[in-house]
Amino acid sequence: MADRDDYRPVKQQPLSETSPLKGLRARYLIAFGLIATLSVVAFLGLGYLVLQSEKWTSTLSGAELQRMVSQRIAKAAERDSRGEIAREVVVFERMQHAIRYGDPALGVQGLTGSAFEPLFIELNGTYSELTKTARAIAETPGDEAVADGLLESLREQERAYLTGMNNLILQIRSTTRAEFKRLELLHLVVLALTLATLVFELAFVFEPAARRIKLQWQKLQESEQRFNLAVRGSQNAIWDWDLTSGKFYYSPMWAILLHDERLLDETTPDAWFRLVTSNELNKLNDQLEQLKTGVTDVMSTEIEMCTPCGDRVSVLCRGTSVRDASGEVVRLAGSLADITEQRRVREKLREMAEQDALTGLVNRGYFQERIELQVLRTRRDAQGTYAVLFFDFDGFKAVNDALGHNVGDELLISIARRLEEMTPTPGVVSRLGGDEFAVLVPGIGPEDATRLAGRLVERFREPHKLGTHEVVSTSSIGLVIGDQEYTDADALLRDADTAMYAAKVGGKSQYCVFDESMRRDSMRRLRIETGLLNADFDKELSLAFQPIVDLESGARERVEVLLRWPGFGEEPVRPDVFIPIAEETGVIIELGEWVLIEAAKRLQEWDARLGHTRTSVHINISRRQLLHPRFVEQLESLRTRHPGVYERLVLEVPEAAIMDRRSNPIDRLREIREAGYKLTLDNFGTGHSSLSCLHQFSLHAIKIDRSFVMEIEHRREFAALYHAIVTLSQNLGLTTIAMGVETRGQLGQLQGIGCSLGQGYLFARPMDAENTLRFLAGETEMFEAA
Ligand code: G
Ligand code: G
Ligand code: MN
Repeated sequence: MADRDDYRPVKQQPLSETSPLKGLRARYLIAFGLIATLSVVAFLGLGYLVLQSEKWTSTLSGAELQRMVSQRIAKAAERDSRGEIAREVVVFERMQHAIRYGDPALGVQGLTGSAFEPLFIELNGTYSELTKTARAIAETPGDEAVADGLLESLREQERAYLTGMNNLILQIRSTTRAEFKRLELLHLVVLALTLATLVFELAFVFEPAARRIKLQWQKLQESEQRFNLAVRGSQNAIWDWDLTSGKFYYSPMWAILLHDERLLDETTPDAWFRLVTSNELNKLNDQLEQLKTGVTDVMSTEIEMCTPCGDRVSVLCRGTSVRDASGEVVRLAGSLADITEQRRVREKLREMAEQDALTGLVNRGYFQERIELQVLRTRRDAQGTYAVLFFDFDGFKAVNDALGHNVGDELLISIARRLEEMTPTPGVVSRLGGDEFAVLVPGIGPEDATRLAGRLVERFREPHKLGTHEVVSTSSIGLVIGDQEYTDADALLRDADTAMYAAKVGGKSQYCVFDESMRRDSMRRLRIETGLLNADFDKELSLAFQPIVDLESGARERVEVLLRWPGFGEEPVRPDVFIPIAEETGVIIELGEWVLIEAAKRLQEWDARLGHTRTSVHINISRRQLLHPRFVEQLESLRTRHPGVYERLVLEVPEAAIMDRRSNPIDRLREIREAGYKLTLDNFGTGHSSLSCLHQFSLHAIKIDRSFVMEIEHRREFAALYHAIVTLSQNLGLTTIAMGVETRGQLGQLQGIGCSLGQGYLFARPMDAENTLRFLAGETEMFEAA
């Protein structure tokens, strides 16, 4: 996956826009209307049916019929139609019976047992008379005239019956109407109750439910929106696996993450699994299995995936499980985050932490770890020796200075390649820093290791081709054979360094195997180092003093202070041994200050005891001391504490410190002069200084090295050289001090040359303060020591 710019935000998924309530209210209203109409129709219909099927209806119509029949009997009698009367009477009698007892054939129900029966029974008398009269008329022979009396009685009886019947019908009618009214009222109450129920349901059930659903839905919508935003914001691909149905959901981000649109149409996790690299699939399946079986509730693992076009994508796969009420895992869901870039950076950081950027070799830290491991392994297994080679390349600085840093870099790279090519596997080559390289070769014995070192020395005698340049950079190699004695990497590297140094001092382009004497030396060095670091100066160190005398007059007005350290018993440690060590460890800064203060105190004491202030004290200053930022401060504080003597403190600085062009000590020397101190160049002639440039250093004197004096007695050219040095120096206004004067012959020559001051065993050896005072006071012979 080359670039990540194709990460556009995923298009927003449409939310479920329709409210779950939409349509529900309308449907409810329709249902409500339907129920209402139905109940109205039902109740009205029912009321009608009740009326229709009402038991009085048939009886009533029977009674009405009977009424008509009675009228028809009366009319037939009027017309004197006896046959008709006889037929009507039959009907009349049957009807009478039907009204009382009911007659299914006529569809009449009958009044028996009802409230109207007594009323009907009252009619019975009239009815009997009516029928008796009607029959009498009907039985009158055909040719005889019907008696008027009979007709008259029939009319009367018929009227009486009709009245009774009318009465009965009215009674029934009013009764049924009242009943109908009651029913109607009941219907209305029921209808009202139904409507009330519906309204109640709408107001107290449907509306609150609807409101609650609406609220829930809004919340759901919000959280869905939030979820969508989160999904888009996190740029994560989301998955959701319903274990019951087996359905697997891929969010749109999958398509972007894995460059595969088709994933979105998939419904099983197989499409995912197919894109996981084979050696990672087991890991993923294990984790998913743990979720499924409920061993864990969350998972998080980094897996490598492969897009259909073959690009590698590293993803952080997270997941969690969802359980149902019974605790069964029913669903897994999670996300994939693209961590390809993160992983690359992480890898790069790891490499950077272990690698040297220029050569690609492992760096010091990692190399030390490897040695540490080897040390452990060898201590467990007595057989396994190994070799550590430490390299220094000659002339690297010269290449840098002459050809530039780019060529210098190329040289380092070329050296690195040679080392890799020459180192047998499973060796480790490291650039420790600068032009320091080292090699660790496990499982190698002393003979093979020395042979390898020899071959390497030879190989590095061949020139490197760097662009248009050919450069030779021979190597000095220190070799250590690692055995069970070694317990840490530092010791090994230190010993290899020591051996390398020996090879370098011994003439370069060679190797040197670290041996017991070097071990002893380095042990001693270590003891000196720690001894100095822990030393209580006042108790352990002392000062010796060696006089410097005037060669002309023999005046005794100067001494050089020389530091003495008894060290650890046996023999005192010589200053030319411990001073360089003190310089390296930095103790010299404190130590030098202590010497300055002690010397000043001593001079003050001598002034008092000698009764004059002509004495000068020369104090040796080391290079590191001179260049230290606090040095001038030290001198200034000394001046305030010992105002009477500081002018007579002469600082002897080594030639090498003054001639060091890189640190440019000219300003520093000027500051010292301004602070009121005198400066002397020590051991002139051992370094590279030329007299011609000495004037710029504002010196007071030069001390000509001992090696010159040793020769002047025997070799004329040295005498001439010495003469030239003295004359030139004096011309430059410098006082000359001859060092190492041991014989009277030397003294005579120096006097002849005109050298002003001298120091040496001829006059006095370094001695303690008391003897020095006696010497300065002229109480001891000058040439005793010689
Ligand atoms: O005494 P002699 O062998 O002791 O001196 C050895 C070397 O130690 C001399 O070159 C001298 O310059 C150096 N030396 C002696 N004392 C001191 C001192 O106090 N400071 C420094 N920096 N060098 C000293
Ligand atoms: O510079 P330095 O500071 O190096 O000079 C002092 C050193 O010279 C001391 O170590 C001291 O012991 C040594 N020294 C002084 N006079 C003589 C001498 O006449 N002969 C020899 N061989 N060494 C001397
Ligand atoms: Mn000195």
